Amino acid sequence: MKKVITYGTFDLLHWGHIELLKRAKSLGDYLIVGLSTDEFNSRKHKEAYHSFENRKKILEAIRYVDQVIPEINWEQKLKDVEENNIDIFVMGDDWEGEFDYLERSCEVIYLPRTVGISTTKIKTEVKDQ
Ligand code: C2G
Repeated sequence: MKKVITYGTFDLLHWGHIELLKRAKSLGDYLIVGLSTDEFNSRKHKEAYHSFENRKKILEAIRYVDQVIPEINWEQKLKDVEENNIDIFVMGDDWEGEFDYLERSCEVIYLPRTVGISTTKIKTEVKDQ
């Protein structure tokens, strides 16, 4: 069984997230999502609209997602990859190169971001309405 992992905040879930999760799952048989906790988000200088619990509930309802684990810091990825026997680590290419150190333990793939949508765009446009 080929296992894939990806990480993110996944706030105000949109089709760019879905495209990422769909492509990540298509690379293997089992997809784990490391979901940023509210505390870690503040370290990423992000404030999610939905709480961790609610973002987790939403992700767990997506057909491409098999398991959701908390992302509590920047340093946990190598341990997550090894403990979960991950074959492929996937991120959108806005992170290109940032996680190449994981190549000693798994394949690292950066996928093109979906153009034209982002959580920030949604927030801005809804506010301006
Ligand atoms: N994404 C995408 N296309 C978009 C928006 C997002 O492909 N239009 C991808 C991002 O590249 C990322 C994933 O969807 O791979 C989740 O996006 P965010 O929730 O914004 O994730 P981020 O805050 O970048 O957190 O340790 C890694 C971080 O937790 C990543």
